[in-house]
Amino acid sequence: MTSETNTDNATSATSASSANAPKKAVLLMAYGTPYKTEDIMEYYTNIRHGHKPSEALYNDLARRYKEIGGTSPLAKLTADQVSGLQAALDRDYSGEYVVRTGFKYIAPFIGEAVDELVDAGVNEIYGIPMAPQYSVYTAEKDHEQALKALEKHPGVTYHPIRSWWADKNLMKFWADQIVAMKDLTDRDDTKVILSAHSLPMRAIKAGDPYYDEVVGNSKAVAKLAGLRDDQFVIAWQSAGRTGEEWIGPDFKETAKDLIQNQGIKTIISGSLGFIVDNLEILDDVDIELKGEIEALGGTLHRLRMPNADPLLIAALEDKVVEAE
Ligand code: FEC
Repeated sequence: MTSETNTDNATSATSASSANAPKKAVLLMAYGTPYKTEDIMEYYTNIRHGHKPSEALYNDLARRYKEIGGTSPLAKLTADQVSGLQAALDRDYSGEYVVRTGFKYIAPFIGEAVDELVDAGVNEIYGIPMAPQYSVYTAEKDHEQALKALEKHPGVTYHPIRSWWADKNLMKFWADQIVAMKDLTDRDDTKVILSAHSLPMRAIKAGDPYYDEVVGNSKAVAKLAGLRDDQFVIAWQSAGRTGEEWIGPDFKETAKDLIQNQGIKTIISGSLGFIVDNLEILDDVDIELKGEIEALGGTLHRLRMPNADPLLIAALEDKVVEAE
């Protein structure tokens, strides 16, 4: 993994440092979520690169947050991941690293987290996007925000972690759950749908590796879990409301076809493209996909998300150690 160091002026980085403060930091860079209803407009405007959503789009998003209880657990779960990784690194590397989070679309922003770390004396940052498959839309945007902030902190080395779905611990997390459902997966009327967030097709046509990484990830997890090719399908979820072509097939359409035309009664859904319970899981899977399947007489089982599971924490620790 390449590292990027700004060496123009190595003296300004340690202004507020204390002698014993860790010099290395791990920055977990997550999507972010509105903390309360009043934050939704600003958050949505940030996602839309500064363009306010129409009233209809805003109302639709506000409705979706309301459906899952008002807010998403993403912020709390990311904080749990920070605590879990900090504890693991303290145990294995006693005090060498400090772990912090920064968000892409809401405060504390990635750039603000970088500023704080550098002010606290950090001179090396390991940036991990909280999305395991690499895309210019996800991981690269996180790294861009971190590197932009580092322009004013010369002398700080940045280690960008770009793709980490193939980590053995993360793979095991997903495969173990599928293996535990062998009684179900072995039945002819069950199908596993492995999914990730869709992206606009124009990104894939322009050479973004995301599609290939998601397909590779899904096939590798299925193989590790001992599934035959006819026991699972790959589909896409949560396409944005932008009116252009997104990667398909959509997982709701896929589930509908399986139940209506292929004799499937039970669907097992695993959202490999995410790592925490968030809006796209609690609403798109637990409410929308489930509703669609049950309306057709089928049953949905959803694999649990990694959240702050010890295997997820071990995967993050692996990435830091490998980047050393
Ligand atoms: O739990 C929460 O409150 C936040 C949930 C959330 C996650 C998430 C992850 C991904 N997104 C990805 C791509 C896009 C593209 C657009 C887009 C739009 C939205 C909107 C909301 C939203 N996303 Fe998201 N995404 C989450 C939430 N996303 C809300 C705005 C309403 C809508 O369009 O549905 C389109 C805008 C654009 O062109 O930029 C593209 C991808 C991921 C998975 C990787 C990751 O987690 O970073 C890819 C969580």
